[in-house]
Amino acid sequence: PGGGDGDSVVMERRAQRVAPPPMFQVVMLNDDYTPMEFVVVVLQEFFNKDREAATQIMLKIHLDGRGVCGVYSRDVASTKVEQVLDAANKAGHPLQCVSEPVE
Ligand code: TYC
Repeated sequence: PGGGDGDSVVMERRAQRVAPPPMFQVVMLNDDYTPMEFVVVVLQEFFNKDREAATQIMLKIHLDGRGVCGVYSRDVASTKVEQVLDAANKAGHPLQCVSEPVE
């Protein structure tokens, strides 16, 4: 009882069980045509940002060319990308966004 070898086996098993899922960031890209207001509304609607945070993220994208809208599991991130592209297409804007692994 209390042997050191058994403890390390238990710890390895635990490490495997609780390994966190890989996370994906949804990145929005700048373009010259999508209205700033549309981007702010999209960030509020699909990424649960308040108007102030949404405006800051939009301006960051406008200035830097891209910006992270949120970090999610693979499935949720891919659904967010679909929702954004669908809303942009329906509104006739060229807004692009992608999901990429964090780090
Ligand atoms: N650059 C756009 C404009 O000047 C605004 C914009 C911001 C577009 C962020 C896309 O992801 C974007 N109207």
